[in-house]
Amino acid sequence: MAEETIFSRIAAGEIPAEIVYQDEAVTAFRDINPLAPTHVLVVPNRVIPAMTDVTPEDEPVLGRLLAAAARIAEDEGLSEDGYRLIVNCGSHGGQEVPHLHLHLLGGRPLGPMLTE
Ligand code: DGP
Repeated sequence: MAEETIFSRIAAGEIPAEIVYQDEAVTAFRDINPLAPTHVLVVPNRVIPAMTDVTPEDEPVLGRLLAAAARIAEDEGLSEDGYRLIVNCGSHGGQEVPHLHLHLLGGRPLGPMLTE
C-alpha cells in the first residue's frame, strides 16, 4: 500500500478540511491557500503519488476525478463562465503534495495559463 499523505488523512477524516464532495473513490475539499474564489482539490482516496505513477489500473479512478470535478464545478456555480483544472507533477510542475490531485479553480477570470 502507498504511504499515507496529508490528503489521504483528510480523505479518512483524520485531518480537518472543508470537504465539498466524497464518495468511495474520490474526496474533494477546499484548498488551504485558495488562489481563486473557488479552489477545490479533488483527490483519489487511494494514494497515487503523481501522474508519473499512473498505471492502466488507475484509469477508472482518473475518470472519477474528472467527473467529480465537473459535478463540483456545477455545484459551485462555475459551469456558465467556466473554470480551470490543473494537475501539477514533479518539481518542474510545482507539485508539493505527493498525492495526485486536480486543482479546480474558478469564480473569476483566471488569466493566461502560464505567466512565465
Ligand atoms: P500542489 O503544489 O499541486 O502539490 O498543490 C498542493 C496544494 O495543497 C496547495 O495549493 C496547498 C494545498 N494544501 C496543502 N496542505 C493542505 C492541507 O493540509 N489542507 C488543505 N485543505 N490544503 C492543503
